[in-house]
Amino acid sequence: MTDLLAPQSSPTQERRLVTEIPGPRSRELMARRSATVSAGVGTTLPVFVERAGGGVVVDVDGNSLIDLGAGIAVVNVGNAAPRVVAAVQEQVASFTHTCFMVTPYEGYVAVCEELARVTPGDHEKRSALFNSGSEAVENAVKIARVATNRSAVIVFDHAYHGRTNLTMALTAKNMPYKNGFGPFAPEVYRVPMSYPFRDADGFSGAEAAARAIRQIETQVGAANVAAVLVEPIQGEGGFVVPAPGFLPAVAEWCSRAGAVFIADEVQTGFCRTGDWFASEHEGVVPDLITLAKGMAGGLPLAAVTGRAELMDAVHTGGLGGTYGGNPLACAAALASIETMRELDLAGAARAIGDTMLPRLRALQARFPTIGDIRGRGAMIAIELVKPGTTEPDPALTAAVASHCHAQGVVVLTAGTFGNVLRFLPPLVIGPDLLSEALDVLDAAFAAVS
Ligand code: PLZ
Repeated sequence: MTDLLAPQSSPTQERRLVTEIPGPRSRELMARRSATVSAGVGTTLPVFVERAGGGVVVDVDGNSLIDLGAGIAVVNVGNAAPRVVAAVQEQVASFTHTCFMVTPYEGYVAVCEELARVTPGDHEKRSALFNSGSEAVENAVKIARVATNRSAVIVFDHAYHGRTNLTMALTAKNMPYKNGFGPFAPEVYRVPMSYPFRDADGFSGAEAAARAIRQIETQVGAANVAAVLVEPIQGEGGFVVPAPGFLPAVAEWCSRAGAVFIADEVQTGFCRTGDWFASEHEGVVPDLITLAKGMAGGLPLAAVTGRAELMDAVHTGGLGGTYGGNPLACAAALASIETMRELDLAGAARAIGDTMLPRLRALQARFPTIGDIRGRGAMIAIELVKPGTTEPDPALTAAVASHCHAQGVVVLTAGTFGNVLRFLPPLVIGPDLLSEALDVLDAAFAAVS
């Protein structure tokens, strides 16, 4: 008999293909899925999962795939991480839900205490917990509007902030996120991002910030701006790393203009980029920060953390939701954060980047379709183009991705033009597995080029 309180041991850390991908059991389940799940919900890789842990995902046919996606930057501590499993098991047996707004519990408060410690800046902070990244972003905008008594929200080209009505408006890309789903929320203004690969050579972060600010001042007016919302490294938009100086200049403009600087760290947060948060890399201290994904080891939890005077500007009862800060998710978050500290997962993310970047540069030397390599820590991407140009090659990108999938490596694509391959391994992935995944990527380029 299995001991229900003992965390499952991690699956064997290997790539193992015992059927074609997808195998027969997965194909059966895909047929059931098609008959019952809305066609509106997409599938990157049609293998159904049986278990996952460390750097692998094991499917229902017994194939073991190397995970370079981490459930889109969620299981930074690994799937079914032992501490997370134990904490959730203990919590689920005590109580599963009361609604924090009805009768509170310690876990929620303890998570907010941790968020005050780990997020940038030593100012007085407050937090509120939610269920998803979109919900965190929506609430950050609500808080900024109430606190400033202004309504305009500034966002950037290539931004991704979610799929709810307001966050669709904040998101840049039409297909698949927005097409046909309007009308969208008003008072959202989009300005150019710093995108070094696509900006003119030598166009600096300061110049890119000045370009954006000029547009804000002429088209919106500084006095109308409630918030500037930016991903410090853009996620779905293609892991766009702004030129140095861009984020500090935008943050500095916000403080002069009386606008709230919101860093959306939903994808970059929790050690992913080699620091606790990507804002830290350039010493930027956001007024508000939105968090989700990596926070709770796979359980749905999100947060807005920020300056006490902004967070407390909201009338009592103005923030909330039935499930926000669910006790199981809070237990998982506390265990995840503890794991990040104990295993130094920020250091692990830097080591992953240090392994990947030279390998990808060597690949670029052989395959001129790799136009750009960028990212930080364990958030790394390559942008594929027609050789010698910046013309996107989404077809090649899809071909490389599906070759990797067929060979048992989970990779994701991204980018406004669909031409970015992004790598987001769990931060606990072993070096051999990571190296093997890069061998598969290498072979994929050789096969499709
Ligand atoms: N902000 C920066 O990356 C979610 C989206 C996957 P939710 N990114 C993955 C998809 O296709 O839906 C994300 C993000 C940033 C906000 C969000 C939204 O977070 O938890 O998906 O709502």
